[in-house]
Amino acid sequence: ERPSMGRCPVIHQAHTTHASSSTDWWENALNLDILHQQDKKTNPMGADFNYAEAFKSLDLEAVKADLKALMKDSQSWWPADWGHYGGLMIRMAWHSAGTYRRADGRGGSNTGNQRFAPLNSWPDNVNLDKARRLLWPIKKKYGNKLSWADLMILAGNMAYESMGFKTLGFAGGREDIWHPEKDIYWGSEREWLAATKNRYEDDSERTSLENPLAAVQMGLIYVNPEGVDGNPDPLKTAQDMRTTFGRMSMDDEETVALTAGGHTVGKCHGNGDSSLIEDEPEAADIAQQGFGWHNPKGAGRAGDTVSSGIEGAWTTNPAQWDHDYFKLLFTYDWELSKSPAGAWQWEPVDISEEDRPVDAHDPNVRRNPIMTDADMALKKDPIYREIAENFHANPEYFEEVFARAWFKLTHRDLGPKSRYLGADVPNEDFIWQDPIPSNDTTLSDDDINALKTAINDSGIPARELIITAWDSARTYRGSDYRGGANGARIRLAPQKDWAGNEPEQLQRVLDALTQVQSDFKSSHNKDVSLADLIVLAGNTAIEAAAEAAGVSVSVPFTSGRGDATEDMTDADAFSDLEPVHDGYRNWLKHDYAVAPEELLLDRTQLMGLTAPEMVVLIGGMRVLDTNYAKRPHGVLTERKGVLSNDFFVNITDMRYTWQPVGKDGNSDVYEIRERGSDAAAWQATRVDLVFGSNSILRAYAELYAQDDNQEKFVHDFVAAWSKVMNADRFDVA
Ligand code: HEB
Repeated sequence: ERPSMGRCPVIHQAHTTHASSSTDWWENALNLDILHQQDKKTNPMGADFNYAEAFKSLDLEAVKADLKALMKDSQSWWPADWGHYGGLMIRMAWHSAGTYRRADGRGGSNTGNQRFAPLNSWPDNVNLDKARRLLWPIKKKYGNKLSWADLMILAGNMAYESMGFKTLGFAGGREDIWHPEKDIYWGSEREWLAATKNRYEDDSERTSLENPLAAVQMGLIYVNPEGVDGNPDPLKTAQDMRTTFGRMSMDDEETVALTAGGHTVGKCHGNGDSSLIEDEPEAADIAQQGFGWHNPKGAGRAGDTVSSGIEGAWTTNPAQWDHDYFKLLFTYDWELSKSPAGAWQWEPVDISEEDRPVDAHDPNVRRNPIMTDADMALKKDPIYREIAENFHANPEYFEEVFARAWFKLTHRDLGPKSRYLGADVPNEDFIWQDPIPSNDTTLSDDDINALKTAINDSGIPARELIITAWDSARTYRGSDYRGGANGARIRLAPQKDWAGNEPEQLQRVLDALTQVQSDFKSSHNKDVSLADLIVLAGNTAIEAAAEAAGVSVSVPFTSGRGDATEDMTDADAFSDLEPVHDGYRNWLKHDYAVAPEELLLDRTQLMGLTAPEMVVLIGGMRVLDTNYAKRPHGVLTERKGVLSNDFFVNITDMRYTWQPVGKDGNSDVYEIRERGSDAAAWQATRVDLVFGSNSILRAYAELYAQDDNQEKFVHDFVAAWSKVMNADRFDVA
């Protein structure tokens, strides 16, 4: 008999599953782990592996040929519908890209996260484990030169090309992660496909979907194919499509094109009993070896496959690219019916025999085509219908819009074009790539020194130089590589008018720097970009602040930033980057439900900073007096503008007590009072006090408060500052 597991001293010594961990006693404790994901210890490739370099040696044409061959190489363990894996591969690529949402730039195809939980087990991703496993021989063959993330998108492209649709091209550059992301918020439900009302402020008002979410239910990529909460009603589904596709920056025309272009090929799978389907990959038995959704009925595959539960193809020839999707949608009337698995779907009334597709695995049988509720939305919603009719009448135009939308869908989160790799990158610049003109001026050391002197002579207060450089750089987010100082878009709408950028002060600084720029042009006959000048100005002020603290440093500066124009800037798309909170400047645009210290973590994660970097930056920014509107909170020093470690010395000092005293603006304010006298020494907010209260952050704060670390503090601050200034320099990386 086996001893009881609970009492066995040998077995349960470490937390080897997710059932419990040492910190889950305190569910409101800050999760600093989101700053330390994808640590080098998890990455088997080692520090000197450079994916971009590896990709450059890839024989892309050979991969493409292998992928096209694979499409028609049906495997007995998962036979291809009509002998072609195209539909399955395209759905995999689309679901890989389709998790992207514009609000925080998270999700999307650029990490290969579909290999891991939760995405590998999302109900909407059912049977995409098969698609990835079919690709394994190609991944195995090309190895380190081709990431899973790139391979999944390329497979979608080759599926289309093998079925007769010419895509716009392909860029590589998506680097794989090695464990699930810890930062992405997919919703708060603990139940798959929980009712939609959970994520709407008012579920009859479908634009009130909780931000940043871009799917209507937990575990879906977008909308429920059977209708809102499973109740067919194409007009309501259209509302959900508009909201969810909008959350990914897709407009109505792109939405119609994508849905139609997607459903021109392949089929839905529901020829069986959904209730028999076994566990998803993450929960499946060890003997399933990473596969999930085992289907015990019949062969469990081919004609017996159950995925979404809907059953049937949209078009007459689902293994080839053609224009039958709109033809069938508009030629026939469609009525509600149920699939063999009991899912709602639409089927044609009186369809002619030759328009019916043959069975995916038996060429002697013809079947009805189907439409999902989302497809019917293209016909019923008046705006979608007009677009769809135009596409139907102008197939070439449809193909062009679809090709562009597909390229955008699959490349939206890869960042600016300077990150694109490979020979198939389209020449055209797209506005959603946030293009930045190149800058070929090289600045010599003498040039840089002359500019620094001019900046110092300009009379702009140091704190304003630092703030402007910070504000221009802080929009950067590593989730989709948007934002940052390059392009100097801080001088353009909408950024120049964002409240958090303190528009009046910003304009004053920009005017002064523009003067420096034109003086330099007269004296040196060289163009320095404003983007470079903004960063150089911040660096110059920081060098002086370090000097004042008795530490001589030179802040690294790499010129070559370009200045984007208004034409190159999609103002609406840039609204996503607005810093509506920024703990580094003690700024909250509104009084949010989420605690300011959590917002600080979120921003820090997006900026790609670690916890020690966050700590050192906060300590520096406070003594440099860079708070929004010159507020005093957290400026725990008598020597404002000196890059001292005073913030840490004072936040950790037991001479003080910390008392809540109410609100200033949107911030909860605390007074730091001297014990005994009770005299107020300083004021602080939660994003200041958290560095004394959170046990992990306090450990870092103590480190920088130490008597032996004042110099380390300055050097670490400069390193973190430079990281922020250069976060978007893919052109030099
Ligand atoms: Fe899709 C499939 C839904 C969009 C592409 N789709 C499918 C299905 C469903 C759906 C239900 C079936 C699955 C199975 O297998 O069963 N979609 C849907 C919706 C939407 C969509 C609701 C929204 C509106 N798609 C889409 C897009 C795309 C697609 C956008 C691309 C572009 N899909 C697709 C494909 C398929 C599908 C290709 C087929 C798959 C196979 O064949 O396998």
